[in-house]
Parts: sequence; structure tokens; C-alpha cells
Amino acid sequence: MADFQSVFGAAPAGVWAAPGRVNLIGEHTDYNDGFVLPVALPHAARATARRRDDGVLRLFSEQGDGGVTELRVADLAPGTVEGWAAYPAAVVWALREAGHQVGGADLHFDSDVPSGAGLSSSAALECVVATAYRDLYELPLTAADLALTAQRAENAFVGVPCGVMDQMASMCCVDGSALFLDTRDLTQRQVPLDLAGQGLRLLVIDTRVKHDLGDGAYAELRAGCERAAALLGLPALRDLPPVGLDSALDRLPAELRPLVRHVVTEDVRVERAVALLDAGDLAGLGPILTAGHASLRDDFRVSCPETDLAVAVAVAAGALGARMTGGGFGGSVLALVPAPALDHVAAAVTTAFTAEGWAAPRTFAAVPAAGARRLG
Ligand code: GAF
Repeated sequence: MADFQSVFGAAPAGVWAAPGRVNLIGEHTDYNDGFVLPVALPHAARATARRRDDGVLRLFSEQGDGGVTELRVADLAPGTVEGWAAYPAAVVWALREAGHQVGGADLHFDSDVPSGAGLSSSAALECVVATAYRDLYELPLTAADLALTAQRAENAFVGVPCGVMDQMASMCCVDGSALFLDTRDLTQRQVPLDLAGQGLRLLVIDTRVKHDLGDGAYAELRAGCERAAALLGLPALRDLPPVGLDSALDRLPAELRPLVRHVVTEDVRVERAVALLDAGDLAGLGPILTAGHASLRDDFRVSCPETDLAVAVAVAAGALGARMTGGGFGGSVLALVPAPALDHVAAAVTTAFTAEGWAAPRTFAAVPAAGARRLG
């Protein structure tokens, strides 16, 4: 642990935090202008920071290789920064691209969001930089403005064509609630999620199969969805009403039909989930989660043997429902579990992984936490 003073030789101006997230339901809907329902995790990226007025950006991460990355803000351009440092650099670049007069900073990062686990460690890093810069440079930007800037940073600088869910979750979630977000116009509503009051827990199972959104599969899925919408003459798949699904599928090439079926049915699942939460029926969420997983496995095809097994074993061991969460191709599973069954479900999944010869998953109970904020 190297503190800010010992790394940068000066005192910091403050400390900021931005959380990772787990998405309850609404997967691969955000880049289709659809609905999502994420929850912020207590796990967060923290940045200790000070402003610099010489145009130099210095970056250090407790999770890095021990070195300081030094960059000139004026020279930042897509493709010029590699590895984890690309994410903070991207946000500074995107703020300048948007016309904000921002310069350098010293930034010391420490994150406990598991990386590559589908829990938005990248968005947490982007959002903590955006939030620190807002305060250091007194930028008149809302949380949603900062989320959009962070998304643009990831799209245009890092080169990952992600939607806006992860950045909005990291910026806008509040303690104790899920964020019901319409990704078309960013209309949002906090939906209280009193898990403890209903004797429930959200078990996160990190399969330790690293997922990487930059490897092309995510971009292909997004392109497929956009092609389907164009063929149907729609601005986005969000605009396809569920009642018109079957006839729309008949008009599409076979390889696009399952993608469209997933997106349209997933939007319906999000709306049903919100209705259940509004009615105080959290347990009713279980079958929706499991149906969402089947759709991601069979139609969207982004699950993998580890997430499929974790879901099946969790449900067999007493979870009310379970699904993979995040982009897929590995990452984490989310299970809704009666509180007394929490340890039993986690142990059953671990035993099943061991029997397959796989590394034991990392498990923890997620408590809905707050979005990005200044800590001190
Ligand atoms: C990743 C992306 F970054 C999000 O925008 C979203 O598309 C998600 O995968 C799938 O729902 O986390």
C-alpha cells in the first residue's frame, strides 16, 4: 500500500469513490435503447487526487505494477494509452472533447471491484475519475452528464462499444435501491429493494472466468441487433412491441431472430420485475431471473458452462432464481436466495465447480449501495 503522498510527493485535495454494479435484469438491452435495473455494489474504485495546472496527468494504481504512468493531457488521443491507464486517460480526453477546460491531475487508485468479473470495474474507474474531475475543475455537470462522458470515453478512446448502463449505475444508484433506467432518454427511478426486510439475499457468484468486452464478440452482438432494427425499419429494437415479435421474426434472417427475441422479451422482464418490486413482491423476481438466464443462454448465447452450472446448481440448492449478470462470456451469476439458504447455496455451487475441476468461485452477498461520491 503506497499512499498518495509517498507516490506523488504532495498532499491530495480529496478522495472520491465510484461503485461497481450488479444488474438485476435487463441484459444487452442498453444499446438497444431499452430498460435496465442495476444495483450498485459496496465494492468501489477510490481515487485520491489533486489538480495539476501544468497539463500533466499522473496515474498510479494499487492494483497496477507499482509504476506511475505519466501523460500529457494535450497529447491524449485514442490508441495512445494501453492497459488500465487507458480508462482514466479516456475520461480526461472525453471531458476535453466535450469542450471542458480541464488539465492535469495526480490520481491514486485503489479498487476492490473484482476485475473481469462482469461487475463493472472499468465503469467504476471511469466514473471515479469523472467525479473527481467535476469537483477539481468545478465542472457544471450532472451525474448523468458524467455517465455519458464516461461511456463516450470507453467507446471512442478505449474502443469498447458498450451501452450506458454501467456508467449510469455507478453514477446514479442510491443506497438500498435498484435503478430503473430507460436507456433511451435516461429517465430514471429509484426502486426500493428491501432484501433484508423480506428475508432475502442477493448472492453474487464470480465464476472467475474472465470476460473481456474488447474481444469483438460484444461488438458483433451489438452490430447484429442494430442490423435487425434497420431491417425492420425501426430506430432500435426497443421500438418493436412484444405483440409484433413473431411477425417481425419472420421478416429477419435466421441468425438475427434469437437476438431480437432476447432483447424484446428482456425488456418485458425488466418491466415485470419493476412491477413486482413496486408491489413489494421481491420473491416473485426469482422466476424472472431464471427465465432471463435461459434467454441469454439459448437465444443471445453469451453464457458459458460455468455460468450455466452456477445458475442450475443455485436454483437446485434453494435459490428462488438465478442468472448470469453483465456482458457474459464468463463473469458473475446473481442468485436471489432466502437468507437462511445463503451459505448452503454458495457451498453447493463451490462443490459443483470443484467436481468439474474448476477453480472455486468467489461468492458474496450484495447489499445495494450508493453511487459515485466524494468521500473526503
Ligand atoms: C456490459 C456493457 F458495458 C453494458 O453496456 C451492457 O451492454 C452489458 O454488458 C450487458 O447488459 O456490461
